[in-house]
Amino acid sequence: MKKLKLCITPPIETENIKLSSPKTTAAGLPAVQSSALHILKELNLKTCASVLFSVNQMDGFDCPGCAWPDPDDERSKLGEYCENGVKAIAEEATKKRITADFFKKYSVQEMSHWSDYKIGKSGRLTAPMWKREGSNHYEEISWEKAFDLIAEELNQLDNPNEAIFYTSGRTSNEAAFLYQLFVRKFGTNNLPDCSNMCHESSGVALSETVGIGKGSVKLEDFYVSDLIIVIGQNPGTNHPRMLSALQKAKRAGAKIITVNPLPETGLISFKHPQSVGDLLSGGTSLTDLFLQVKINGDIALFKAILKLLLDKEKANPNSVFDHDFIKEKTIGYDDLIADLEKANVDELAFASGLALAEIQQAAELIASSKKIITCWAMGLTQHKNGVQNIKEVVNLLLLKGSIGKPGAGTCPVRGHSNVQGDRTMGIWEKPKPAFLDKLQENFSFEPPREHGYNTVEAIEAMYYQKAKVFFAMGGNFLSATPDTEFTALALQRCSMTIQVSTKLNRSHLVTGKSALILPCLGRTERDMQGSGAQFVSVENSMGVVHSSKGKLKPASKILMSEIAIVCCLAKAVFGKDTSIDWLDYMENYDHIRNAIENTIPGFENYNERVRNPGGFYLPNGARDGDFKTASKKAHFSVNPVPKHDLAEDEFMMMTIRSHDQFNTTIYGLDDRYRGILNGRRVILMNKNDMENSNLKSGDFVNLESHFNGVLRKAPHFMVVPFDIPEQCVATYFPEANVLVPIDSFADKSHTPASKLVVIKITWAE
Ligand SMILES: Nc1nc2c(c(=O)[nH]1)N[C@H]1C(S)=C(S)[C@@H](COP(=O)(O)OP(=O)(O)OC[C@H]3O[C@@H](n4cnc5c(=O)[nH]c(N)nc54)[C@H](O)[C@@H]3O)O[C@H]1N2
Ligand SMILES: Nc1nc2c(c(=O)[nH]1)N[C@H]1C(S)=C(S)[C@@H](COP(=O)(O)OP(=O)(O)OC[C@H]3O[C@@H](n4cnc5c(=O)[nH]c(N)nc54)[C@H](O)[C@@H]3O)O[C@H]1N2
Ligand SMILES: [Mo]
Repeated sequence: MKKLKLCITPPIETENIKLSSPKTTAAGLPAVQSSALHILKELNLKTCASVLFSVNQMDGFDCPGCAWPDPDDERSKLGEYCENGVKAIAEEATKKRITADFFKKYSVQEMSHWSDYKIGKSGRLTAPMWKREGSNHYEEISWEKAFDLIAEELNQLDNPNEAIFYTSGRTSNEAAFLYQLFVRKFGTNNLPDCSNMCHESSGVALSETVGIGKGSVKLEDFYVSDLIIVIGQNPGTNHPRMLSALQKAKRAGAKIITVNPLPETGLISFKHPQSVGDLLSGGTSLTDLFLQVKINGDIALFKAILKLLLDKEKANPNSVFDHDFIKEKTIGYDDLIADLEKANVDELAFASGLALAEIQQAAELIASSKKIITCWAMGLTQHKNGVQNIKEVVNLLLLKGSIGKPGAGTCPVRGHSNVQGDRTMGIWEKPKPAFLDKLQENFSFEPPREHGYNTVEAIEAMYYQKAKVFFAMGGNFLSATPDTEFTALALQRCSMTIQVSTKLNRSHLVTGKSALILPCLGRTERDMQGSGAQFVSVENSMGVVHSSKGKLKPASKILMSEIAIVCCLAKAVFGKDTSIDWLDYMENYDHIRNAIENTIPGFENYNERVRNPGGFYLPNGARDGDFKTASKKAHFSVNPVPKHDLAEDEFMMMTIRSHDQFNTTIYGLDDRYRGILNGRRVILMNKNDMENSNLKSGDFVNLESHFNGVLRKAPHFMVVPFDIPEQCVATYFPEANVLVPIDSFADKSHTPASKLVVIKITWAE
């Protein structure tokens, strides 16, 4: 029999792609219908009802979808969920199971030729699995043996820095805290996480400018705001519950500006799926002004806006800027103004891809607003100048005094449901000395002080064999990271790769010499330990820490919680060193919360307060107008306009999410709002560009990137005409990740520039 080669990327499947017109209204009945179809495929009716009624309720579990907050007071009796939350739950609560027989039947090579959709739909992982060196199949092993194998591998490394411990953002506070404790006691700060690829640019920019790497607003601020600017974010798909908040804000009088290369459906018009009135009417039109920037045109746009505001302020002093705030709370104003004086709005408008008249409209709206909220996500962060993008947005808020007061502030909309909490718990390759001092004081060991690898550095370390063991607490490292071929080689050069996972994914198939899968409980499941049923806690995008308690019967009796996995692994690795009582933490999660309370500021009376309905807010200086930078002031900054001299045959590509995926988990093959059905291997192009390149809708093309002299290729994408600025194109992640160069990332934050990939398009056979 011909030996199958391992396939490291999603295989090419384009036969059935269908196109229809993009939708003009988000949610409504089609959303209800789509979520029902998804969940009924995976669960029976009774279980459906039980999970859906408890999602995001005060005593229920936190939706494993996004990190958008739940209302502090009223919550819908029907459950605070949305179409894509339902899909996330269906994916985890599915009745399908992967057993040892499955792995006997299918080799890793064979499975690697399946689509991501098919891999994910195989069901829940139910038992620990081991792929021995040289084998093509996983086989079941006991937990004990699995922990021994890992301990042996880790303990024989020459240096703890030869191990890498990745985290995806679903891990609870309790699991994350113990995990980083284990890793640091083992002796390394190699704790890269999904945040490195996500909001790291926000963290860096906000820490430098306003002294805290998190957003400053609460949900209720939306309802008293004058103006909300949504930049580089597609909430209709990725944070659908945000649309209800925007609708409420709008009804209370707020205006909304949207800045995006695409007219994303959710931002145009929305029907609340739980409001009968909405379902019968035309829905609420949300955006007042849509600014269709070019990819990476944001600094040019915001600089132009600032310049226009300055002109208005000069014409009518004290009418636009908040001079009291500027004087009392900020530094760097004069430098900013000096830079703006030199700016030429026509040039800036051109660089942004917008007409000056549109920018003037934005400046009008901003000039007359006193309370402004800026929301953003990956459209700003995943660029070479990701950090500067966000600093430019902060400049706007500071000029208007629009931070540290009700109805105003920063709102980086987080991705994974506990990515913010994981960072608070110390999942960070660059821990602060004060945090390490506390660990040392409380746990009597010397934590490593040298910074560890972030995600990009971790890939390089594995590639150049400086790191040999890769351990992932969740996630799908191979498919989520840039430069898939490079990353695949990096992982394959490891002596062992280990994944703690709920579902099968491509990272289980492209592995180190030996590989382990440690299957864990998901959010929706009951977690029973020695002292009884446990709950965990998470932090949402607005800094609220609250509990999450699963209700469903676990997918298998053998599953362990992430916490139990960390504790048992630590026991195996540290053997006779019993200075930390890991089993006590595992038995009763209250004890972990006590340890967190003693280590991390803001968690006073953790066990008591987390039991309050709705949880509690963490302290946030920027929210109170107390900027905890070195100067104790908020900082203006001067950010150069990025220049892109694209040749005539070059395009700027952004890699984005379709409506039917959660990162690398593919729920389905439809991007309903964009009208792309039954397939994902598409490239969205402007009609004029298509004409100039002699391309028609439905043609197939190959994509190439030539970054720093290295050729990267992704074959066979179907051309889809779309409302996108000229010379800009869009593809889906992870199909196009092969084209994102490992050495193209944001200054300072190291976030892969996955929305800024220069490509060429050639004809495919
Ligand atoms: N259902 C679902 N929910 C999710 C996720 C999911 O995959 N599925 N993922 C979760 C995670 S981890 C995250 S981080 C978030 C991601 O949430 P988003 O950031 O909304 O996700 P993306 O699809 O990456 O979309 C980025 C948006 O930025 C725009 N954009 C791209 N480049 C630029 C630019 O240069 N300037 C501007 N102004 N806009 C630009 C794109 O057109 C797109 O609308 O969602 C979270 N929630
Ligand atoms: N080109 C491109 N690349 C990107 C992005 C982009 O926009 N463009 N976005 C980036 C962003 S914002 C992010 S956040 C990363 C995401 O990167 P990751 O977080 O690494 O990827 P996910 O696809 O979210 O991980 C899915 C896997 O997590 C496991 N899982 C799910 N729930 C649980 C759980 O409760 N516990 C455990 N242990 N495992 C679980 C399942 O096995 C599932 O297969 O990708 C990044 N990559
Ligand atoms: Mo993310």
